[in-house]
Amino acid sequence: MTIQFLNEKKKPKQSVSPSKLLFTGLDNAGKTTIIHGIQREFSKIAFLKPTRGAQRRIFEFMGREIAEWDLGGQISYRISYLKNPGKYFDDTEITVYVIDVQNRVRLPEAISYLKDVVNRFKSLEIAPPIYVFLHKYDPALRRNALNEMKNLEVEIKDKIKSTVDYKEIFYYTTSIYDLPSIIKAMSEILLSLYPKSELIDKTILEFGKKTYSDGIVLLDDNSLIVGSYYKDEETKNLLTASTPYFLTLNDSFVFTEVQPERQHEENHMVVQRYGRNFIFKQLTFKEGMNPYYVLMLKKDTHINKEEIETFANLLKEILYS
Ligand SMILES: Nc1nc2c(ncn2[C@@H]2O[C@H](COP(=O)(O)OP(=O)(O)O)[C@@H](O)[C@H]2O)c(=O)[nH]1
Ligand SMILES: [Mg+2]
Repeated sequence: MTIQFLNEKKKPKQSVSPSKLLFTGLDNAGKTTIIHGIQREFSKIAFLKPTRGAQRRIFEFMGREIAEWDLGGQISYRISYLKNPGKYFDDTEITVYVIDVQNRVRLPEAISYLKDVVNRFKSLEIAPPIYVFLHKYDPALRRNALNEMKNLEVEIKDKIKSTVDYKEIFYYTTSIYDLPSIIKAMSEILLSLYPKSELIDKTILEFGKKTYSDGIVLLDDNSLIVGSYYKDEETKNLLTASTPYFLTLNDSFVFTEVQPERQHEENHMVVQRYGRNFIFKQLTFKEGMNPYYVLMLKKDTHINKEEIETFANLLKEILYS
């Protein structure tokens, strides 16, 4: 299924350069898990190519190519493929370097590989920012061994500073058991590539594709369209013409304030018309802040709670970062 993306402002269709986000680090660091975490089911593995100890995969996310590059175990393999970095390291615009903080034994190896990667960039004469994810920083660890974790964090940063000579290295602590930590990091990273409004539109487009919607508008509390995508001109007309009615209708239900923790409950409105369904839903990102609204046009009435939640989390990070 292809969905045509009609931009509100009708900008000339600037082909989004599929600039590369490189995910790298030792094998077992958590890279694939992180990529799946941010994409849920947004992603498709384009190809899978395990190569003698080194694993390389290409994903697509928000119009960007994500190259995942694992370092396999044996030193001999490392040497052979680091010798030929052109294909996977070249054209990297942003790097996420994942370190498993729970595997102390492999920390020296992880840092040594980071150094190898940096040297590859230097020889290719590129200098993409590197975001080091101190990963598997699980909530349980944080709770039970906060001081120990803090020390380890400082130790790793110091070690990298003294070993790797590179200007743009930034740090995040992440865990798959704390999905917002990953979404927050990734949103900040993507924001450095896209301006906010473009990122919002892309997030809506991804959500639209995922939910098989014909069109989606995101409205703020002033009835302004913050972002949108439409399959075609007719969908655009239908959606933009009906938003005021849904907002008015929604206003007539204000006798029950929606609590943020209840926003994911089935509190949406569905209106059927011409064999299509308008689905209207309020999104409350923060208590005390004005809500946003999403209006979708679909053939079916199915909306998946988890997808809405991921969508809302992404928007929240973009809007409030
Ligand atoms: N405790 C913990 N385990 C994780 C986390 N992220 C990934 N893992 C586990 O680490 C292992 C390796 O993950 P994977 O994504 O395959 O690593 P990759 O080789 O870097 O792609 C898997 O068993 C994951 O379930 C995390 O945040 N915390
Ligand atoms: Mg992997």
